Amino acid sequence: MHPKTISEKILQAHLIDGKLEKGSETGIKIDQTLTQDATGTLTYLQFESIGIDRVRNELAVSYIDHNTLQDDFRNPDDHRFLRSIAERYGIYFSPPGNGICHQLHLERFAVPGKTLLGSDSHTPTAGGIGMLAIGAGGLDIAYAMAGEPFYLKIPEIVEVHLSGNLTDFVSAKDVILEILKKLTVKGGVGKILEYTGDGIKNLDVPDRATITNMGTETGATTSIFPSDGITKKFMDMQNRAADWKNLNADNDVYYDEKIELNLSEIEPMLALPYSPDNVKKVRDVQGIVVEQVVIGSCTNSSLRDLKTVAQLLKDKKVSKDVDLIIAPGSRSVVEALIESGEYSYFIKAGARVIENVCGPCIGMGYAPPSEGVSVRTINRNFLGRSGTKDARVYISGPETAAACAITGKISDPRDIFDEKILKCIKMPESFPVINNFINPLPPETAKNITIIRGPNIKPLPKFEPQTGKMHGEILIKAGDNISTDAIMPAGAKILPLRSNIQEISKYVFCTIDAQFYQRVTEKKGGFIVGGENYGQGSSREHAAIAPRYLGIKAVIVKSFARIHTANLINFGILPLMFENKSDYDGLEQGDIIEISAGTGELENNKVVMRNLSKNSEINLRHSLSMKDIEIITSGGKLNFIAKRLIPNELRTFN
Ligand code: MIC
Ligand code: SF4
Repeated sequence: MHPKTISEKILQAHLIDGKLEKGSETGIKIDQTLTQDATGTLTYLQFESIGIDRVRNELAVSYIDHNTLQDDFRNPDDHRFLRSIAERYGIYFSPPGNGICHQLHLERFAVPGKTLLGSDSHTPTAGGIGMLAIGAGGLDIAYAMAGEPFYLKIPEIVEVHLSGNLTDFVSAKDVILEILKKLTVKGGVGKILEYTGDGIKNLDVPDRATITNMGTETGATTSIFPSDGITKKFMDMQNRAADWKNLNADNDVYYDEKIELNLSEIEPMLALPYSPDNVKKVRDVQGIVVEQVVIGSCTNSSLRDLKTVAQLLKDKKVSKDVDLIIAPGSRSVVEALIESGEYSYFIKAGARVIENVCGPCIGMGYAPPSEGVSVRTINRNFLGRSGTKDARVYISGPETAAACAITGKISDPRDIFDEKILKCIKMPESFPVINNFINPLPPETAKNITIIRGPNIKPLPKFEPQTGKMHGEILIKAGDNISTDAIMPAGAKILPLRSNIQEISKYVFCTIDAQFYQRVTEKKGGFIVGGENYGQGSSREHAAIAPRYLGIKAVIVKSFARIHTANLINFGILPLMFENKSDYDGLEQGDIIEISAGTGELENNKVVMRNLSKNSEINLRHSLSMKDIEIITSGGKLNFIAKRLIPNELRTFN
């Protein structure tokens, strides 16, 4: 047996179908699943349509954390629907106010060596504890809850070797920002980032989780740390020592690539608008006037982070020109801060401490003012995501954010705070474990639960296959790194429509092309053209299902992000790539094109696009497996499975 990486060990132990060979399509067993409310409603509508009686994986959790505004009936109706689904099918339910899914999962459920699939792209947060945690579209989670394998192409494994120790006022966020600077938002596509080296000993689990959380922004399939004594201590604090196990890569193991990072050399970093990889040293951009600071999100809302901020704010005042908003990660984090007295440091300094939710991170309120600068400890600063299109959002760590809140300018924390403060940051011996989860009901009781649907929860649309000869117009020609936030925005206006595909589809591309909806409806569908890394970011399958609902037949780009490709396939949209990337240049919005994509052409990977407006021909290719082709030619995964389903008995489809 050749020596193995941590990822290979976990993949091997969960292998159900296929081989553990780079690039080969493999089915793995999923132990745990998580959903959040914004992707959850669709996931559970799909789960219901599978028609089984109870979840079949080890543990399934449904969190409410994204939209808790409840500004009319639609949002609380979604919550009620999700609660009744959880009770009916044997799922743990985390009600609003409990905390952010990734923070809570790390605290309460994540286990080293197990697999987790989540309908949220930041599911890799649990990699900080040594779990193989992957984000995916809701339909894939629905099948994992039905006990089906999750199919993925075995990624390359990159060693990220850490040495040294972080210096004062530099923390995990600065590490991942440094990595993003090196890798960019597409450098991790098709890869797992696996952390090694002595530097790991200087990072506790929340630090590691910040790093694996934001590994998502590199496009990586996931990121993972070993499970060691530090992991044990964290799990001990959570009263979960029994779940701990030691997990390390073997000696002399082979990695596909190596990145070296000396923690001692890292400085406070910041990502500038409008991309998480637009990274600079804080020193190089200091002085810019800041009007809002947001501390929180699944990247930086742990007890470690908020204790640090509390100590930095102690006996100080937030600048009168700054609105400081703090969203803690979980109820237990809040309770620990109350017990230590540190919560009051926020209040006295003038911060607004809000509910334990995603909130501002996904534009659910707390939008910055027009053209305002907002410094946030979040992970994404795409155009318009904050709710204010012309706001300029900078991403930083908690130390830099606290410095900016006090000075009202982008400031290096090393210039603002005295190092003596750092000695005051002390973690408690035990974490106040507050379990406000609703546990699964026993199967016999669960059977009698009625699922409660409000008027905004609409049935799933049904789709016909749309391969063969396809004819239509290029409705938009987008550039590189188009995020799923750009395809299907979120925010307070649009998020309540996540369980209503007809309504939400009116907002496709609305932040980057206000006329798109009108055009696509007039033309009755057509094609999307894009550049590199199309569909990066969020796992929201609405970025596939809504375009499909509007009649989009194929998306033709230079390259795709992983989760979005899977979502396009699941909803029967053809993901095609230019054989010769420069052919992108010759296309224009409004060109009429014809694509021959019958089963034969797809199986031979020879798809030709004729540009009738320019009288030219372009060769396209795809990265679809035979199964993917069958899914697409069936009109999507639900049709594909329905064709083959033995009632109430799922099996592996390959
Ligand atoms: C995000 O951070 O973009 C989200 C909101 O958490 C998404 C999920 C969603 O769109 O509901 C994600 O990261 O997958
Ligand atoms: Fe929530 Fe933001 Fe994390 Fe997404 S990135 S899960 S919106 S906190």
